[in-house]
Amino acid sequence: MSPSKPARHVQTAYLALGGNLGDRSRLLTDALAALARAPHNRVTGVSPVYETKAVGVTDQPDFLNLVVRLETDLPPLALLELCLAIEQELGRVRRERWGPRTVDIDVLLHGDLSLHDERLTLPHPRMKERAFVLAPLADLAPDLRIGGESVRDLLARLGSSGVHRTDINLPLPA
Ligand code: GSY
Repeated sequence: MSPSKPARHVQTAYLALGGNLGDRSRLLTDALAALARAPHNRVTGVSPVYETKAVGVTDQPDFLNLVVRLETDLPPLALLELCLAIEQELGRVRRERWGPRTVDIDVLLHGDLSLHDERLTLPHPRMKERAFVLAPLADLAPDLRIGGESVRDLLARLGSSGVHRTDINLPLPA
């Protein structure tokens, strides 16, 4: 390896995907395929799909949400760029900050990294308050600890109001 290129390490990252416009299930499938196609990533887990009441601006259609586990050697900001590029490709238009969207991809965790960058904060700053994130994450990684507490315990404390596990299980993309 050239000395000018720092070694990249494979990390386990978790992403939250959600959308409430258009063909929600198809858009999640397309987002998964795009993540799997991208170099430096391997999708190793996909949670069941949840139908969830909108959080933030509540007067909008219900979302479909899921969480993905990736093995990635992309650094966090490169992973963020990839997520934004896939959102664009799938037609996301940012109309209002908390408003409806075709597909939203949030980086939740990147290994055990704690990061405070103007573009990205890790762990995701609001993930512990969102059942639409914790419920699918608990399906993939109940014992994962965030700030010293397991995802299972965080979800038990928060409760699962407004989130409903569907029988949609999207396959791991090839
Ligand atoms: O932060 C992701 C976009 N988003 C969602 C979402 O994905 N699911 C639900 N249920 N509510 C949301 N509000 C926002 S903003």
